[in-house]
Amino acid sequence: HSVAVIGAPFSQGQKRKGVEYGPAAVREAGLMKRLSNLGKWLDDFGLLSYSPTFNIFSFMMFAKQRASITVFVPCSLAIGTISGHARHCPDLCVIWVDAHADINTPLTTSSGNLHGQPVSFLLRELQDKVPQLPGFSWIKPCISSPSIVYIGLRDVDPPEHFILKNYDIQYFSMRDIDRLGIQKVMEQTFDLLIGKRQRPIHLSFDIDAFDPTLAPATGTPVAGGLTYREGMYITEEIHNTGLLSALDLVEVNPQLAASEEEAKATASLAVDVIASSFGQTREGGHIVYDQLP
Ligand code: DIR
Ligand code: MN
Ligand code: MN
Repeated sequence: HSVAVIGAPFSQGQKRKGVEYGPAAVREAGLMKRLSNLGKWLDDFGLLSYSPTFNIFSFMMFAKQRASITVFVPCSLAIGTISGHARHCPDLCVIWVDAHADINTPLTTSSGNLHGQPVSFLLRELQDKVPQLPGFSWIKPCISSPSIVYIGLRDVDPPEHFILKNYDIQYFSMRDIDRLGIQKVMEQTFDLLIGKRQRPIHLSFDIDAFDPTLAPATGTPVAGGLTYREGMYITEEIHNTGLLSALDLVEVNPQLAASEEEAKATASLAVDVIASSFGQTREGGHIVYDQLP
């Protein structure tokens, strides 16, 4: 099947410059080649020249008519990607892989950064807590709290923790991964989201879910993150459900790397996450062979 690829160079939503160079860096790290090696038809939208959240929303609606999607952006844009995706697939569920819960409301945020808030705009249950902001009136909350599961949390603000507990939102923190192991975590994630019925999955993958030793080039690194193997296991399992419908890969910021090597390592990790989500496996495969030469 085909995969539409959209790069959204955009840095609003947070104060650290450079995340707008992330999409280009991920492409330079060989994304398109890796996806086509997997036998995917690519629908390449290139890098959007102007990509505020509303534009992403429109783009998602358009691209979703044709394919699975991958978008790489700062995470505030999830407001646009998930809203656009939900227009086509109202029944979707969300797997949010991140060190952060990104669920502050405009009234609880202490940083003022929109990238710490996107989930609050999307959850139906939270709408009486989210004030109407100018320019945001097009956003219609489109997911219910039982339809999202977090993986990898380890830097959650007190009001965010209150929200997670109060609205009974399911999450697997790094502590839970230590306790259960990544295999059980994925099993339970799927039980929660697709155990009763099959639904399209929207995967939002913040590169800062990984340990900063693996993904140093990002805006808000937090110690104690996912290993490479845990990251690959998460994405392999999501691919294996056959239900992945859209993927956001967010927060790669080459300008925050201490060296060229760090920037490259982070971008190529992002390529691995995307390729693995769309079917690359560690055990290998043989789509081009039906017999030996
Ligand atoms: C923090 C950090 N909770 C905030 N959030 C980040 O700004 O609300 N999200 N870095 O990715
Ligand atoms: Mn995030
Ligand atoms: Mn994050």
